[in-house]
Amino acid sequence: MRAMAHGRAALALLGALAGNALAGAEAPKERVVHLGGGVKISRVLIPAGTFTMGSTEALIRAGLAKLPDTAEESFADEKPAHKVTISKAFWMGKHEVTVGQFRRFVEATGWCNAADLTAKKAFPDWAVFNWDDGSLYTAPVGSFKANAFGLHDTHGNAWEWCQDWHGPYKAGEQTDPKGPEAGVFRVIRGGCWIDGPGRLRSAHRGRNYPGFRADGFGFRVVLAPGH
Ligand SMILES: [Ca+2]
Repeated sequence: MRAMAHGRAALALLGALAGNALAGAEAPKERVVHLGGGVKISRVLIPAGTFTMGSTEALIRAGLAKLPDTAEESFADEKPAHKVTISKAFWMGKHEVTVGQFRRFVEATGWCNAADLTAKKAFPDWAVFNWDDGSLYTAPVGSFKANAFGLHDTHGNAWEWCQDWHGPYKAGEQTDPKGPEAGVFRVIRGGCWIDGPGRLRSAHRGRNYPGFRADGFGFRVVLAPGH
C-alpha cells in the first residue's frame, strides 16, 4: 500500500488538511477508483495553495487556556509556525483506508506478516459492540461530516501515518517540503478514537516507530500530480 502513497509533501501536509483550507480551495472534485472484487476507493483533488504549518505562540497560549490538561511541551514541536506552499494539486483519499480496501490489497498482492497470523490466532472471537456514538473503537469511514476539501475523519477515528520522518520544523517559507532526510520515528497526524481534543488538532504531530501497530493507527492514500 505504501507504493500507492506517492507524494511525500502531500503526506507531510495531512495535518494542515484537517482544518486549514488552502488558499483558493474550490468545491471538492472527486474520482472513484475500482480495486476489483467490488471494492472501490474515492479520492478528492486537493488544490495547490499556501497555508501556515504549525502553531504560533499566540495559538499555543490559546490552546493551553482551553486545554488545561495538555502539557505545554506537547506543543513544542509545533513551532515555529511557517508558511508552506504546495505548488501542484494532488489527489488524496476521501477516507482513511478501510479494512475492506486493505483486505483487497492483501488479496491482490499476497501481502501478509507474522503479526496478522498471530492476532487471528490470539483473538478468534473478537466482536464489535455499540457505544454511545455507535462505535466502540474506530467508526465506519464517512460517519461524520467532511471538511472543506471533502476529506472525512482527518480529525480522529484513526491516526494517519505520514511518510515524513519526525524532526524539528525549519523556520521560513518553504515550497513542497519533504521533511527530514532520515529519522527514527515517522509522523502521525489527526489523533484517534481514544484521544482527547489536545491531539485532535491540525497542528498536532504524533510520532512512532515505523513498525508500530495499534488499533488506532491507519493511513490515507495520496497520489502525486499527474496520476
Ligand atoms: Ca483520521
